[in-house]
Amino acid sequence: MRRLEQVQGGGGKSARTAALASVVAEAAALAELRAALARAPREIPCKYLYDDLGSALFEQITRLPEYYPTRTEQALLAAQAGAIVEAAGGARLSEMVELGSGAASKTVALLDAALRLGGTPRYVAVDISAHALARTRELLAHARPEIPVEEVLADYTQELRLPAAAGGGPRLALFLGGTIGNDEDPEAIGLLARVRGHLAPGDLLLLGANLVSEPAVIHAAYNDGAGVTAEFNRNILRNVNALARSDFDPAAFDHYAPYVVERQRIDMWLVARRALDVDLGLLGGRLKLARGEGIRTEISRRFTREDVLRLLDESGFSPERWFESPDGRFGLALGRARSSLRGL
Ligand code: SAH
Ligand code: AVI
Repeated sequence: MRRLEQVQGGGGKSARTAALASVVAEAAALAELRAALARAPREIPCKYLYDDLGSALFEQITRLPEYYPTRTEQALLAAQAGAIVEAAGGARLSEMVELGSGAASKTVALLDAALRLGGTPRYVAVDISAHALARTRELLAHARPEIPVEEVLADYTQELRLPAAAGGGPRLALFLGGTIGNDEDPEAIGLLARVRGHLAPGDLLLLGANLVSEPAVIHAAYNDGAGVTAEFNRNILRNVNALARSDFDPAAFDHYAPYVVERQRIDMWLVARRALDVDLGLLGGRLKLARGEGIRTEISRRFTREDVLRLLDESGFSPERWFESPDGRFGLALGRARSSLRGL
């Protein structure tokens, strides 16, 4: 198993190159955090939710009774994996590349379908979290040791560097979990178009998306009774403190994550419980927050089928298949990479 490091350590030509790349990545992270906290509304980009503890908390979230997306998508994948892999080339499929793979628990259904059809695709996991990649490694080494695995520790909002395509067959890119809903349209389309840039015409993308459904069910998924999502949300401040040597006190913030019906999305916030004066450490200066002032840490959008197909189309993929859970809460769209951008 090989690991390509881009977030901490760069291309790894030498210890000096790696150290320099890590300094550059750290400076970029600090600049990004500084700009986001100065915005109106104040923000911390949601990728900072995923330090080691954040990734472990997300895994706990996926098992909560209220958090329906993971089990809904998992059931849909279990039912449709054969059809998806056949559409992607069956035994000829040479590679699956997953963005934001997390623990990759759902991916096993797709790998199994490929194995059943006589293929042995390579699996490439791309994630910003070293903890998530380690979980992928453990899970696949036990569950499917015959599958060759490559890990790419990278921030997919930056330039995406993937290992050269394996074999001669088609590639299937995966972006599951509804993570596409954590971005606004321009960033979502930018990311999918960059993925398209790595694929050859005819390769495929499987995109998982949360669908517009019952507001109370969506709201409950981000406001669980055990408080795990609240802890996941507050933990972003521990990660910022570690990166910036700032002194945010997570306990001084309330988790607030309403489903905003007219925007069809969860807006996840940390709201100051009292007036705060935070030392921003390496970010420079202090941040004064009034009681009740919020920092937005995530959006989580719900889409219609048409929204999802439009995102694919605008990113250079022709929508080919649509799979929807029986309760209409989750959809999977399969798109085929076009040879040219629309309109060219
Ligand atoms: N696909 C998995 C995990 C979803 S959680 C599932 O469906 O359960 C989102 C995952 O994306 C996390 O593992 C997180 O570490 C990763 N992630 C978030 N932002 C990222 C970024 N900018 N670059 C790379 N990975 C990112
Ligand atoms: C990763 N992403 C799709 C999750 C979501 O549902 O938007 C992250 C999450 N945030 C709170 N709970 C889970």
